[in-house]
Amino acid sequence: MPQYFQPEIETASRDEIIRIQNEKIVKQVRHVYDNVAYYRDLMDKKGVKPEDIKGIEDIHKLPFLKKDDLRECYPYGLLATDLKDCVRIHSTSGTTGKRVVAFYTHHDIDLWEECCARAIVAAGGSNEDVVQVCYGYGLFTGGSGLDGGSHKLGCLTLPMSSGNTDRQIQFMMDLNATILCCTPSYAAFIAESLKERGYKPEDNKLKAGIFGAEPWTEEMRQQIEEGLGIKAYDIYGLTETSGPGVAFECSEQTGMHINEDHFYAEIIDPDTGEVLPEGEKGELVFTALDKEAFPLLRYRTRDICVLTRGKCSCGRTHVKMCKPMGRSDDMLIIRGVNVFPSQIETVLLNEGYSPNYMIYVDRKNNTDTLDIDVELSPERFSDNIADMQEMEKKLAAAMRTMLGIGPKIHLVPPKTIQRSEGKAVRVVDNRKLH
Ligand code: DLL
Repeated sequence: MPQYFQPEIETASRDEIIRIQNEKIVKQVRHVYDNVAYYRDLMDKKGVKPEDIKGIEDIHKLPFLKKDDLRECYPYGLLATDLKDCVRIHSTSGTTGKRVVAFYTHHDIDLWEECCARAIVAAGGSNEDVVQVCYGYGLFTGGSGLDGGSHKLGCLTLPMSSGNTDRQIQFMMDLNATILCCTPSYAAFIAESLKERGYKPEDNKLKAGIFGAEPWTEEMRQQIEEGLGIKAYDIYGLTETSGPGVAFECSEQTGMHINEDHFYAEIIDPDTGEVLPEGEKGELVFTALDKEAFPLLRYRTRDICVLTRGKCSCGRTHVKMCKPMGRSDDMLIIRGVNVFPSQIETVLLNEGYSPNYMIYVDRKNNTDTLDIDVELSPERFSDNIADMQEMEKKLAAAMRTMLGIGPKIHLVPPKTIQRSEGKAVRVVDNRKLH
């Protein structure tokens, strides 16, 4: 069984990694400067020229990119190649209905799939495995990313996509799936569903799971491992940097190795932008060192994290990131979908409701729940229960269109939501994920 997908690079010496990064960053900055007017302007404003970047130690001279920049540049403003060289897009939800759209060339897809193949091998996978991918396929990166990695490694890939748990279980059992890829909450739900149908953990052939796209705790890991009789591995990534596989866990399960030959990671103080030393907690920033179509430089992820560079028993030398410890913005991840409270507010206002609302997020039976209390104006308030239920249904449908997931709406009488005298607290997240 292979220990690594690409042993030379995954176990390269520190000097070798820095040599590769030095070479790639110089080329990448030139590529971006020459092809992306928006970033060229940011560099010019900061007084930095491509010649100033002689190696990776100069990266701090470059300006940051934020999610707002991506929105401003929607859809083509950060594209660094001809559109005819792109073969795919993926996308993530965003506020005001504008999504982040990421572009990929053949080379970018190849690189991304390589990263995912590394993750599958690190979870004990080889071409003898049957990999059941139940991350969503489509615009979301989870399905395509793990599918591509599994394919590259030569595994038998079951492209299930998410949902339809009966069918997931039938294929898992009949086709002897050995590796499960999905969100941790869906993994826990599958475990529970197996139990309800009378299966014991030893009845399935699964040996490992590769779970990510949302925060999950060590307690949840233990519960999934016991429920499915597997070892559960974490995987991290974001649409802006390609998707899953930017970092992945190895057998040591003490953090995720970042694929440093493709992504350079920094930790910064989210308030000042100052780069923090190794081991300190701050916001994770990524630079894509060799992506062609959508090569973001110094992209602020908003994920709060710590990087460590200790020796790892798996033999990999790449730096490790801890599980993300929270976010420096207000983004919620609910059932794997990124949700900003401002999106909810936009729908309410569009539908003629007041901006008095409360968002409650919880996790029940391992599934995230989203409930929204919405205050009615006296004019809209009605004693007729059927009318109220109809309004709730209509609002829930509008929310589903904007967010990609359906909340439970509770219309409440006028003046029942507490007014705030300072910063309004509109979100109560009871999941205790961090
Ligand atoms: O969630 C990509 C992905 C798919 C990762 C499948 C892993 C598995 P986005 O939808 O753009 O991309 O969301 C990215 O999700 O900034 C984190 O806040 C969060 N996130 C991703 N992986 C993890 C993880 C995909 N393992 C955002 N633990 C990121 C905690 C995660 N949070």
